This record gives sequence, structure tokens and C-alpha cells, in this order.
Amino acid sequence: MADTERILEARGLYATFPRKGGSAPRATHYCAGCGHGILHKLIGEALADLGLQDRAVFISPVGCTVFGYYYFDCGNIQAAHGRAPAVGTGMRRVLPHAVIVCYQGDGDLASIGMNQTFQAANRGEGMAVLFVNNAVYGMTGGQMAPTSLLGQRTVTSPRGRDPANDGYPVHACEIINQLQAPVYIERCSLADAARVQKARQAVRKALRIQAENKGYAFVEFLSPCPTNMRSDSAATTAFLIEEMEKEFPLACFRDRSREAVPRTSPQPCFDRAALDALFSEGAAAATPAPTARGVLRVKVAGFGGQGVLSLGLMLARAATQAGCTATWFPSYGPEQRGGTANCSVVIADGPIGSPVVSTTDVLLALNRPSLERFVGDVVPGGKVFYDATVGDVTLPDSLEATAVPAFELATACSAAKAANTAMLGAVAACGLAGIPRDTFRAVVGHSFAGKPAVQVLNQRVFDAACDWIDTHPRRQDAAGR
Ligand SMILES: Cc1ncc(C[n+]2csc(CCOP(=O)(O)OP(=O)(O)O)c2C)c(N)n1
Repeated sequence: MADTERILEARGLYATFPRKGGSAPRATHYCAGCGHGILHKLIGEALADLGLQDRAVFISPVGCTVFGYYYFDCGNIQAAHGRAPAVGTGMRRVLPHAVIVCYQGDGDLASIGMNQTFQAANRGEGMAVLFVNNAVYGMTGGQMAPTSLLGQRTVTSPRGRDPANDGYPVHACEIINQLQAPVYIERCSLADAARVQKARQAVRKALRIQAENKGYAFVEFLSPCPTNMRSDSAATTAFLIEEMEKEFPLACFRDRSREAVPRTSPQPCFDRAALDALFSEGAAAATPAPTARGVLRVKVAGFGGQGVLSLGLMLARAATQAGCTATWFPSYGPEQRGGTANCSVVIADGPIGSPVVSTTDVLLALNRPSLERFVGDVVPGGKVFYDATVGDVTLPDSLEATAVPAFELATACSAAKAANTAMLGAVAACGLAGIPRDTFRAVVGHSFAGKPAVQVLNQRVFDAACDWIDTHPRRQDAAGR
């Protein structure tokens, strides 16, 4: 490799960053002159030089940085708009050795995510927050951001930002600087080579604080966005130096990195005893923790209004009451009623890596469209319970299918809306995950504890479904027999 090529090599970044659609392997999605590209290189280099690639988790939320995982050769995770501090908090608390990097734009951090930022800083979370202030919402086309300058023309402030209407620019460093916990707060600029050198040192300091487990570091970077400023590179540089720096002076607001004492014990994940007391179901007696059950992935699906989400919640509750770990992950259609709804429940005898269910062990389908949509995800040997109103279906021979007359059973108990509870009864009677039937029944009781009449009806429906399963030993198999 020629020396010049070695100089250009961006350490800590992937060698190529191909994306969907087959773009050129090293083509970035950043515009010419954008500060993100410069900062990416500084961060990549620092991660490599400090030996942090194996420990680092780079969190890219919404904004131009959304594709961070195509660039950084380290752990990566994407977060919803403004939520990097929450995701970072969770990651850091379960992975105390991780180096968390929250990389956020001004719209992301100082608007939708401001409170998250403030609270994480106030808790002194172990994370380096790298804040890219380009004074506009870049990705969406140059709308006014919380940091847009007074008088600045943007797509949504065509006559210039007017404080009477739009308020004043938000100074993130100064806000964070009121708090006791942060260890390091600095504002830098990416406007020219000399400033980039200072920014480089700030990136390294923020990451070193993480490597040494010393706490919260916040660095703001005034950053060029020539595309949205509709200007060339020289004019953008002038804007940064002559206008942005007046409003946002470059300064080190705080540096306690030398005297800060490294955290020796991880911050607690949560107070297990307090949470147990808070969410105690009371009615159900915990049974001994099941062993060697592995992981069971359940998908519950139907129309909105059929109680799909509550059915999943009752399953998850029964599982935790039985001593398992469980997650419940709802997915809503846009409509409240009539649209589709589904949720994923994962039940395990240990920690659960992800609440997402893509391949399914057990499918509970309350209507035909849901059965058709999700049955292809059920693993061979998996179980499918579907409402008998679905009618004739041809399912793969490899599945154990049961057509449960859930709606019919519920209607017979004068509780037509409780078909979901009937489905729960059927599943409970079949011994899902080895959870005792009584545990499920107690959860039904607890779920309707505030409405005694509804509670009685639902327990009746539950019992009817259990009886139905008990008296129908030859359940319908995949061929509909
Ligand atoms: C919850 C939510 N609201 C709004 C959007 C639309 N959105 C996408 S990017 C963006 C602005 C990001 O601006 P900024 O954080 O300044 O980053 P930049 O693109 O300038 O780097 C917005 C509002 C979204 N994706 N999600």
C-alpha cells in the first residue's frame, strides 16, 4: 500500500460501507463538506488508537447519522429519535465494561431528546455523548432546529428565526453544565483544520473517560451542513466561525477527568426486590423456577379489539409467576379496532436476549388473516392454536394444529368478548411451557381484579376452554382431521 493511501486510511471504520441498493462500496451517504464525515473519522481513529473497538457500542439515533452501523467497526445499535441516552443507559447497566458512544444531532438531542439527555447527564451515566450541532434538521431537508440562530433562514423559518414565535437557540453545553454529575463538557468546532485538531483531542478525552470508567462526558461540535445552508464550503465555514461561534462560544466548560474516581462497581440494573413488590400479582403463588426449558417464542395475533395484546400479557404474567423470565412486545396497527394487532411473548428460564419473535414455537391466531400471515414463521414441530371460526385451512403437516372454538365457548358463557381468555384456557390446558394451569387461572383473576363481574365471567370462560381441551383428546391435526 502506498504511503499516501495509508494516510487516508480511516482506522476504526469499515473498509467499505455498502448499503442496500448497491451503492459504490466506499461511497458515503454524507454530502460534500458535511461535518459528520469529519467527525466519523475522528471517532473511528480514536476507537482504534485507544483499543476500544471490542468494547465500544456506537448508538446512532435518527438523523443523518442513522447509518452509523455501516461505518463504525465496533458494536452498533440504532435508537429511536432522541432515545440514545435511554438505550445507552440500558446497555451500560447490563454491560458495565462497555464504552457507550451516543452520537446525536441537534434536532435529535436538543429537541425530541432533550429530557433524556438532561436526565442521563444528571445521573452521570457512563457514556460519551457526541453532539453534532449543525443548526438545522439536516436529514429531513433543513428545517429549523433548536440550535438555529436568531434570524437564521431555514425551510420552516423562511423569514429567519424570530424569538417571538420560535424562541431562542438552545445551549446544550450550558444546560448540562448546571448539573453536578458530568465529568467533562466541551464545545468544539469542525469549521477548519485547527479546530478539527482540537475536536480530535476532545473526542479522545471523552472516550478515554469511558475507557477509564469515570462517568459522563458531553462534547458539542459546531458542524457544517453546506447542503441545507444552501451555501458553498467557504461560506459555511464563515457562518460557523463568524455567526455560530458568537452564539455558541467554543469552550471547555468542565474537565474533571483527572480527579474523577473510576467507578469500581457497576451501577445497579434495578432494585429487584422493589420491583417484585411493585408488580407483585399477589393472587398467584409463585411455583418453583422451571429448569431446562430453554426459550419458547410465542406469537399472538388477531384483529384489534379481540384482546390480542391482553392475551399476550396474561401469558407473560403467568410465565413470570411460574418463575420464568418473559418479555411481551406489542405491535399495533394504525387502527384501534378492526385493524390487525399482534404481540410477541418470549418465555425462558434465563435472560432473554431479544423480545422480537421472528421464528415462532407457538402461534395463537384469533382470525384467518393472522393465521395466514404468521403460520409460515412457525418452526417444524411448532404448535398452532387458531379460532375455529377460521374454517377450513390446510396447514403444513409438520405443525400440531388445534382449532379451538374460542369464540363459541366465550359466547356460550355470555362473554363473547372473552374469546382471548378461552384461547388462554386452551393453551394453559395443553401445558404451555410447563406452566401450571392454576397459575394461568390466577392471572386471569388478577387481570380482572377491578371488575368482579367480568372476572367471574372470564374465569368461567377459562374453565370452559380447559374442559374443552380435556374432553377433546384427538385434536384436529394439520390435515384438518
Ligand atoms: C419520532 C420521529 N419524529 C420525527 C422523525 C423525522 N426526522 C428524521 S431525521 C429528523 C431530524 C434530525 O435532525 P438532527 O438531529 O439535527 O440531525 P441531522 O440530520 O441534522 O444530522 C427528523 C425530525 C423521525 N424519524 N422520528
